[in-house]
Amino acid sequence: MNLEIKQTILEKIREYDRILLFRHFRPDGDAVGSTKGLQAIIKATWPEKEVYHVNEDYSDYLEFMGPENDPVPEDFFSNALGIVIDTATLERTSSQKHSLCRELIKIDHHIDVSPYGDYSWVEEHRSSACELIVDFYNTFSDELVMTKEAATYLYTGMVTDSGRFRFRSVTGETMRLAGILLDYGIDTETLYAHLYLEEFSQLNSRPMYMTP
Ligand SMILES: [Mn+2]
Repeated sequence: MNLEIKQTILEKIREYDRILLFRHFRPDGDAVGSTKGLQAIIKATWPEKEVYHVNEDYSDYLEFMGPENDPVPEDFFSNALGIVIDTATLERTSSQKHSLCRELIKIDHHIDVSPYGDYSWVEEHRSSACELIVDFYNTFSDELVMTKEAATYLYTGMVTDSGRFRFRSVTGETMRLAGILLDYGIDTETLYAHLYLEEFSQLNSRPMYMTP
């Protein structure tokens, strides 16, 4: 599905030595997982490329997904390819510096009310943006390199955006793609411990009248 745009995106990633990844503000597991996951795949496939995130906010509860990059120098942008993932409109990006990139790609699974970018790949039926990134990897698995680190980021996004695979958006394809990630030996017990710990702390911070 959508092979042509996926091929274009692969060509663009091959072409650029500098790639900057963007996500929406107030990030969730899918926003962090999809950008960090794609970053890890690109770095494993082309170690010489410079790949960074450009974000101006973060979510404390996702601390277990690792730190943000240091700020990227201003002169870095004009020769860079920007990729915005899991973000329906450009206004929602965590940093507006995407406008400084030479070219911009949109990869998303939200309703495409506000198309943007020089190239756009949107599949609204997908349960998560991470599912799209795993599909991208799977389409070009003869060239792209998956790692346990990348698989863990991507699996975290798939799990969180699908309500632990409970939502109707979960398809057979979702589970087949998640299966590819599990083959990389993800520590799912630790992952779920982090996620349930987060739910527990949210529960505890509710107003008194909501507790039994
Ligand atoms: Mn999402």
